[in-house]
Amino acid sequence: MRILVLGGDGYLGWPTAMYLSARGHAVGVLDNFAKRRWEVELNVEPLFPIATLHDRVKAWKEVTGRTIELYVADLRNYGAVRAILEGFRPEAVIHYGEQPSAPYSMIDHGRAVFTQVNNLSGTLHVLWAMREVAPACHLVKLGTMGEYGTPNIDIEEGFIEIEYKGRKDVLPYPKQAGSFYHLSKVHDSHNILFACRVWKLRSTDLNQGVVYGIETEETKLDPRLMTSFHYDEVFGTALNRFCVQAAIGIPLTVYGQGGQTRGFLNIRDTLRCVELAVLNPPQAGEYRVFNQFTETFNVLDLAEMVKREGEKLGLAVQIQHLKNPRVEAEQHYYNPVLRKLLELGLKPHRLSDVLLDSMLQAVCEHAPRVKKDIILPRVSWDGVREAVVEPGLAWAAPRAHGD
Ligand code: USQ
Repeated sequence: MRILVLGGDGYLGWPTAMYLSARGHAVGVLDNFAKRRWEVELNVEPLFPIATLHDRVKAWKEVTGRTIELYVADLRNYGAVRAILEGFRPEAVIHYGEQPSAPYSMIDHGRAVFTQVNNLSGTLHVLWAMREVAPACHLVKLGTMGEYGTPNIDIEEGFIEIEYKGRKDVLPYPKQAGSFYHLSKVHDSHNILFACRVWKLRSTDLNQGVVYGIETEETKLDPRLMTSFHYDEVFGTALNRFCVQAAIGIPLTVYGQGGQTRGFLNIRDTLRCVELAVLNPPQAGEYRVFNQFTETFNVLDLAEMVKREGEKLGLAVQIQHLKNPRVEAEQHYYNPVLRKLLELGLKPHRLSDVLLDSMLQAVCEHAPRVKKDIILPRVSWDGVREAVVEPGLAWAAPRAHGD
């Protein structure tokens, strides 16, 4: 199948591209390297040195003999998106090409607006380009479990049957997102649903939980193929951060009481889920939602697991309850449905001692590279915060080509 991966330079995009290429698909990657610019802007960097995308594509060819086509373009440039879809003729587009961080979107006004303009306009351009030049293509869009928030009822997969005043309907599940980033995914979902209904496009919205993990089968083939693993407060996710904190002897940063429960999954399962969606496309006009996680944990339980495993490796691990920088429920009901991906054949990798142990060991090997001053949270949801960027760094949205 011809598959175009948007955001192909990212933590998930690059491993996805290799995974699909290794399985015989004709893969293209598109990126504008925005994530690398945000890293420079915030003075953060991934734990391991990451080769450029050009070099990774070359290394992939050298190691496997397989070609991944590379497109450098900004999704906010409609002309480029349309031309690339027309030229590459994808049967599936996997869309990771968005600003992915909740804290980033909460730093200040400029970054909140940027996150929504960037994410929504990019996705809208992809939808219009599909309508114009690739109407049969399947859009596999990375959404988030965070679109639902933490309601006091079970979370269904995208839609819920409601009975009201004696009448019934199946309606989009209510959304209560927890940041301007998560809200950008909510707004995307509405736009995609509308495009499927009106233009008869087809799409799978993958409402993914928090991803953890360092390695996939393909990243292990060569150090140049590794993916960018973040541990800073803006781009690092909870479990990845806890592993790094344990490795360098900083108390694990549990925000508030730590009863915040989320769906989690290993990076290898992300790749399999995306593959399952691609291999089982929806009908023309169909918009479907898969919840994409394998297990639920609260953050304190995760911290305790990391402490236990760390101590087995001889690390002295402490847990610290920090004042929660986010506005979120710290004790709540959480029961999301996970059915559709299991029905398609997903066999989850559980977060076992073995998995955690190998993650901790890999992180320990790179511990000397860790920048300790980018770990503690400074971005606050209530607007009261320390400066995250130097006051002189007034923020201006980068212009897209053709703006
Ligand atoms: N948390 C801590 N300590 C930390 C970091 C996080 O207690 O050091 C807590 C947060 O307060 C939150 C939970 O852990 O309650 C998850 O936070 P996170 O930073 O791991 O994940 P989040 O900001 O929700 O975003 C991440 C990805 C995002 C994806 C989302 C899925 O960055 O792209 O959409 O996970 S979900 O969480 O299901 O919405």
